[in-house]
Amino acid sequence: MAAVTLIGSPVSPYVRKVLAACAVKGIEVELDPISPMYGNDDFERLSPLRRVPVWVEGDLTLCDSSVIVQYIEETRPGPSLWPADPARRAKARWLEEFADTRLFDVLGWRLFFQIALKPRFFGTETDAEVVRKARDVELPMILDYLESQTPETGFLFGELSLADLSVAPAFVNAGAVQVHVDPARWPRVSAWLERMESETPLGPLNTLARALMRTPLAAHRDSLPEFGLAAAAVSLGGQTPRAGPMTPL
Ligand SMILES: N[C@@H](CCC(=O)N[C@@H](CS)C(=O)NCC(=O)O)C(=O)O
Repeated sequence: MAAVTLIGSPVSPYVRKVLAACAVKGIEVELDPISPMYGNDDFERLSPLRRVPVWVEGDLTLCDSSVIVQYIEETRPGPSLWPADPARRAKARWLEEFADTRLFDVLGWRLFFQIALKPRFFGTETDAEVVRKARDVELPMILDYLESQTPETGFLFGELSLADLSVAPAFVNAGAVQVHVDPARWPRVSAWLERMESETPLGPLNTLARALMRTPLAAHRDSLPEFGLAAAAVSLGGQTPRAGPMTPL
């Protein structure tokens, strides 16, 4: 098989989802850790929505984390990323979908992007009402639902699966803007997130993401080897931030 380049910064929960899936399967990738907002014209040719992650393997280019992990599952040996039972597998896929849409909308766009990225990259003000509603109304509803889906021990479907690796990553981005899960109100989710940190390949990737959030973009490539990741020879990073067709500005 051709060597794989994964494009996208591990600050992105979707990139960490794919990197964690690669770790479970024992797949080595070279990483081009760019922010999608700094992607150059070549990046846009590969990723028409200017989104990460992008998987490049020889002539094959794949966009979208769910498409990529499904491809990994179908082409690589190693432990399955999904529960074996079809009903549980379908439920795990639903939680992946819930994470990729509603959960990321609130934790990623309405909290992390609004507070940390929008002012920094685009010089526009944080919308305080969007943040208030996300933190005080929308996130509690999400957490009430997740609490009902989370077991007291182990992972969402017993063994670690793509459901866990899809739902957990964005909580790091929320934490970076001081939004945390209250263990008194959501004890199961809170304890499960701790298990994800200490018992799964997502933990070291989350540590890398937190380190990158404190590091200037230009130095991100140099931070990778310390975390056992190889940097891609060529980077598709540009100099000026650009919004994509779906960036909620
Ligand atoms: N459904 C996509 C979503 C990917 C996505 O939204 N990635 C964010 C980074 S966390 C991105 O590239 N955003 C840039 C933009 O939309 O402008 C997936 O699963 O890969």
